[in-house]
Amino acid sequence: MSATGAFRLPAPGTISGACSTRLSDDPDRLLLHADGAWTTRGDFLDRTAVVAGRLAGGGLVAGDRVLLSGPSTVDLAVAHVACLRSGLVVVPVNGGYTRDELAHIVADSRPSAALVDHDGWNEILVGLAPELRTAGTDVCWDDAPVPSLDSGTPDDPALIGYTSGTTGAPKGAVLTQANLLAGAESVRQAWHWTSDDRLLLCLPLFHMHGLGVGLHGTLLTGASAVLHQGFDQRRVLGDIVDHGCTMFFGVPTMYHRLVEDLEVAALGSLRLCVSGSAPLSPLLHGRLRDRAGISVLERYGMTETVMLVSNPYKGERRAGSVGFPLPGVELRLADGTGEIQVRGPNVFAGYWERPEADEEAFVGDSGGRWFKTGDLGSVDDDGYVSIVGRSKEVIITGGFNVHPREVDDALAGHPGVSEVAVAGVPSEEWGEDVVAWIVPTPGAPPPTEAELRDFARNHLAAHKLPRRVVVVGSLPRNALGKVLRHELCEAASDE
Ligand code: MCA
Ligand code: AMP
Repeated sequence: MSATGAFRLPAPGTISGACSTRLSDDPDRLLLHADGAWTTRGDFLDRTAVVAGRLAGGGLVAGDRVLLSGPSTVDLAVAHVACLRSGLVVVPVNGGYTRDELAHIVADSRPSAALVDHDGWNEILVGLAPELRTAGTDVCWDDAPVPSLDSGTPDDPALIGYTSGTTGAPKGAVLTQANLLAGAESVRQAWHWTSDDRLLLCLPLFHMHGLGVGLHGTLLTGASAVLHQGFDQRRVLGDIVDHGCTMFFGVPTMYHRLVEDLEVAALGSLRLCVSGSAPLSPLLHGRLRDRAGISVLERYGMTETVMLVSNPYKGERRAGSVGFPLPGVELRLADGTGEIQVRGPNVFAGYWERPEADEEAFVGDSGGRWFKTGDLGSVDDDGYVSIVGRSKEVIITGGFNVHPREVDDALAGHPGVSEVAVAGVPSEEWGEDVVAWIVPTPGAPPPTEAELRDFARNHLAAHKLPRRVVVVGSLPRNALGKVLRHELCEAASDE
């Protein structure tokens, strides 16, 4: 199935070219608000050119990877767009990552430079790769002549998004300039996003939700956005009113907190509230309708594909469903399993230097190559798509994906742990909680929850740490010795 209606995607182009063209119009118009000040379109574009010059002067050439990480600032957005305009490949990284997690991404993507705004990261990065050029996201290198900008082709790689995916260590999903453009353009059309819109953007800019939808959508439409560093519901509700925002994008955990706030009615002043990255429960959908008078539009996407499916802007936004394929997206359910498979101009080029992962991730037939999402779906009689489960072993907590085996491996290193298995247990606030079941080492006192969290904190970002540890005598396993994670989850859910 594919999008219905009068949508049409333009011919493939580049995200940087499309955004630059849009922003060259009316240069005095407000674009981004952060740290108490507005930046105009013209100022933003000028700054991207200056930074592009510095990057070129620093020896970076098209195709080089640039690791990028920092709180949401205009500098970060400028550095990101400067890279895209120069043909550099952005590798966005979660600022909560530990040295181990960074080490994997650095070794795998082999960046030529890192633009980061976190204490201690420069030293860590140079320790990991002594040849790496580092700077803050303000890129305080010497000014140099501005290279040719926006001269890449649609098929040039633009971004490598690391994702835990279905198995093993995080893999880099390579998105081209055209993929990013198609991803932003489809929601621009579907959500009637115009230059009069103003987005309250508090999603981190190191994931596709905040970056590929929130920031790219704003730049592509020439709209404006109020950037927040982190999520504070009271500040969100206040700024929606104070800045006359028209749109808010969030993960269900954010809506869970917003609906509890006395000022939640402020959401009712927006023309559009979008939820994604994890399932929005029909209960929460209903509470938001009752308390704020809004019908949240739920949509579904992935790092590998930007956005795929969305409830309609006009028409029923059905709770518990993600709606219809977005413009350009073709979707089918695999026979037998019901796995959602997709193709379209938004679907990534493949995993970075992992041909074997591509073999597993795509399925080819006479009709072309389809990406296997690992999500299980159903389609009702009206054509609404629902996500009914996952075939991949992934926990989604507060909109962040956590691969259980990564947490298993970290906890298994503790001397008091003989066996361990981690799984996601339903949680009202977080969607799923990371929970660890451990079999203690015989003869040793079982480690406390705090000890295990402290131990794992050296290896894992805070959102991956178990919220609960359950001590058991043995783990449920199948005949081949594989741990049956679903049995652990079921036991915990029954408690
Ligand atoms: C923070 N903590 C978490 C999470 N976030 N634990 C589990 N899951 C999380 N998501 C930890 C903190 O480190 C802290 O640990 C403790 O929980 C309490 O933190 P708190 O201050 O309450 O949390 P917060 O800082 O307010 O963050 C909650 C959040 C954040 C705002 C919901 O997680 C967030 O921004 N999530 C959005 C993620 C996102 O953008 N996902 C998109 C990816 P300690 O006490 O140990 O310090 S998916 C995607 O891009 C696709 C394309 C899609 O479909 O969108
Ligand atoms: P990521 O790899 O971090 O981009 O996460 C993508 C995954 O998030 C998808 O494969 C889905 O499992 C999940 N996801 C995104 N949006 C939704 C949604 N609206 N409902 C349920 N799951 C979602």
